[in-house]
Amino acid sequence: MHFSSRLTGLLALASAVVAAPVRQPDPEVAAATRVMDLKTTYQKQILSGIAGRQMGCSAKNIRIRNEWYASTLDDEDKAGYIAAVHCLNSLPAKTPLERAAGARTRYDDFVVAHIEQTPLVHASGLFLPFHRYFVHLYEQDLRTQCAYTGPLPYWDWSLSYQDPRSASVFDGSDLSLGGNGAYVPDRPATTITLPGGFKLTIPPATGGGCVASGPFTPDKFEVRLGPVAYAPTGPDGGLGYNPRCLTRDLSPEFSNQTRPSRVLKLIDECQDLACVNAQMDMADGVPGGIHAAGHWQVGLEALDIYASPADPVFYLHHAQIDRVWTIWQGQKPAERNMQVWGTGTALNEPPSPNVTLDSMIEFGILAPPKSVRELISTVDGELCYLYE
Ligand SMILES: *[C@@H]1O[C@H](CO)[C@@H](O)[C@H](O)[C@H]1NC(C)=O
Ligand SMILES: *[C@@H]1O[C@H](CO)[C@@H](O)[C@H](O)[C@H]1NC(C)=O
Ligand SMILES: [Cu+2]
Repeated sequence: MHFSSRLTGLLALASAVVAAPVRQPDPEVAAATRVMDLKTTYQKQILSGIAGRQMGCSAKNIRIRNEWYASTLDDEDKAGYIAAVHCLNSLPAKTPLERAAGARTRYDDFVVAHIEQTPLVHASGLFLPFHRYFVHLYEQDLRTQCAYTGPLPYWDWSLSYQDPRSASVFDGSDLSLGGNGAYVPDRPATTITLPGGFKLTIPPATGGGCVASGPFTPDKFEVRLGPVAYAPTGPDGGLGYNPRCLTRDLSPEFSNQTRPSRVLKLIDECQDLACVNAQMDMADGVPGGIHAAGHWQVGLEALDIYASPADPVFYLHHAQIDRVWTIWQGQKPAERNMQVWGTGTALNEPPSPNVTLDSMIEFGILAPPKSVRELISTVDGELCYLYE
């Protein structure tokens, strides 16, 4: 009796399943799920690698980095992070005025160092390790100069690939990095000039003006350095004093290039760093890719390959770039923590020697040079962190 009624129920269920319209699974949902699996593989690899350690980076002192809206980054952490960014932007600069007349605060020191190093550390073999340490140095200052105690946040743009205006990091609340720029109708496209003179035209999107809501509106935050990559450029090649508001132009067209399947393609299909770097800056053979499109979907300040750290979201974007790299490394750590690629100049212009593990990377006023070898692992040297 019981048995047969259960059986009838099951049969009814089975026919319902058969009768249901055939739904195509969303390939982006499937890709996001697969990325989560690969992330778990990476996390296990890092944690097993440090498990027995008594010294250096160990299970006791490793820091977890969280997505901006992850439940582990609570309101107190977000408020503390935003306050620490404002704090950095109120401390005096260490850059001498002769070196950069526009550098007025400690926050600006980072923008100057990035402007200075840009021709060496983009579209080159130094790109990934430079930005890994650059984000780390910023984190160190947030902690040591501005008493930040929470996790370092990242912005996983693959979660909001359909529209960056839906990302919590841009929701415009007090606990965001500010909203979109105010909409400016009939704006012209922005032409950006990359190192080596390569030009790209970025069409206007949904904003275009000053950030209109949240903690980085014109009354609370000022950009002083740049622009370098687009007109009208700031004085002294962008190192002069050029006070203005923070502008953004959030673009659902470019966020589409940071969709989960593009992240998966890099992590799952790339077998070497040539492929990883190509996926960062190219999408199907044309300029784009997850690194470039992360900048382009924010727009304006963030488009400026030199001065983009002027937008505080730069650090969350680059933490996510670092996260993708380290998840890729974590799939085959023995070989991928030894690999180098490329030369030490953007698009090898001017031509420079191949990068090796002993190639040195400069950080300007921020820190002494570091070798690629010192930055290739997130747990074996000075660095000690794990991404959620
Ligand atoms: C996103 O890109 C994919 C692949 O090029 C394309 O099929 C899709 O239509 C794009 N989506 C939007 C909203 O532009
Ligand atoms: C530099 O790297 C390229 C690509 O891997 C290689 O073909 C070339 O031989 C290398 N040059 C030197 C001097 O090692
Ligand atoms: Cu950069």
